[in-house]
Amino acid sequence: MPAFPNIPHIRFEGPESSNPLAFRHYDPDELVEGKTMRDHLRFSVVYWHTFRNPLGDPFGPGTALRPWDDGTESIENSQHRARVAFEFMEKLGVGFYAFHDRDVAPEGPSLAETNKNLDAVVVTLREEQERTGIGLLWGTANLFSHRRYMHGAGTSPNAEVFAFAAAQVKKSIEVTHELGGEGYTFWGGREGYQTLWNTDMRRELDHLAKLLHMAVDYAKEIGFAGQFYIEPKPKEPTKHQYDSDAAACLNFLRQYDLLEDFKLNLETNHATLAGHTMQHELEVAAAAGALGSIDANRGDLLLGWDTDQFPTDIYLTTQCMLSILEGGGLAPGGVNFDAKVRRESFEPIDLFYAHIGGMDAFARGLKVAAAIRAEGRLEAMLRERYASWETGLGAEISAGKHGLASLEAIMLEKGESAPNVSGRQELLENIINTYL
Ligand code: XLS
Ligand code: NI
Ligand code: NI
Repeated sequence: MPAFPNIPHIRFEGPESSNPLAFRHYDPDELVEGKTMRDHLRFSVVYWHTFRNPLGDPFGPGTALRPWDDGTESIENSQHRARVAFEFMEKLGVGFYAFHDRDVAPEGPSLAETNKNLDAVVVTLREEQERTGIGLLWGTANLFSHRRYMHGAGTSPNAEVFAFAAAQVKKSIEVTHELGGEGYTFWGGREGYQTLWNTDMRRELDHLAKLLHMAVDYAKEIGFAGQFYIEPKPKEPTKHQYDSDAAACLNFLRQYDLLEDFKLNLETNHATLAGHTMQHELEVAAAAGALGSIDANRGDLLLGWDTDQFPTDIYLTTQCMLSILEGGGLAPGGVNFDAKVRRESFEPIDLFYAHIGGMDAFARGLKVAAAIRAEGRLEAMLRERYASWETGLGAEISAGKHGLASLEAIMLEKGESAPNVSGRQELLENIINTYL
């Protein structure tokens, strides 16, 4: 019995359509810059929010109606839920999904039993992947929900908790590999601190790096060639997370000799929690050659936590897609909707509306970004702004032909630098608006 009997396959109907169960902008086969939208965007559904989040908040329990879910932790229910997830993704028309080990199968009383539970559901996931052609964008381990991880996983002061986390990561990588996963993500859920009075920061960072090195080594051992990601987030659940933003992650990866094997998985709401824009985080990652994948969502200007809302703001998706196109695209990463419907949007159909809106917003952002690039006005203005570096003195400095003394000699002779030109921010913002 299908879980969504009254919901058709979601199709592209064009901007004029008023059908809420159709795409108005996402046409998977449409070519943009010579590549299909499907391949540019590589949309992915997250298992945790879409199929496991009961939509509770600190003031009340979950409200979600999920009639297919019997609410038990049985293997049968987990396998049935997995089939429903694939029915949903197939109807939606996404190519990928992502999950934590504990999203798909229940934790048992021992590690061995937990692994057995996971294996049983992985069989179903594999069948469903084969049936639908939907692939695993990335896998990950939940190293933050169980009480054993209260002080962290890789950064726990308890060596046996570190060992348990290592075992969990090993199994998660194996399962990701078995399912042909294209990546593996580390989000440091509790890898941070609540107070520095009880924290040896240097030791915790060393340990976290050790865990990541073990993962890289083990992946090589078993032939898992997927991309490793680290996902920055500044706070929540801890007061300070070590992976606080793109720059902090890059510094950590560089310090511990992990930059070769990791890229960044950037999330919009995490960027804003860190006091940055998503555009900033994308540019920081791209400049270091570490732009990997994105967790697409948005926060709320008036709320100071990770609200994980679906992205609908075209200005935001345009910024994202411009940076992504400039950065050479996302593959093997993708646009992963790490987003949840509001507590008040409790019906199954809201899951469709939410994803359709996010996919359309990104499709529009992609088209706008491609149009901006095709016209080339922004690019020309950027080139113009740095023109002094292309010839004469600028080119000489770039080529390493100068030091402080030779530059002093030149400026002593000239007496003053050439006049500046306007930054033209308002004009640039007006130009962007002409495309929207
Ligand atoms: C939480 C994170 C999490 C990761 C996967 O804020 O975004 O969902 O994406 O562990
Ligand atoms: Ni995320
Ligand atoms: Ni988040």
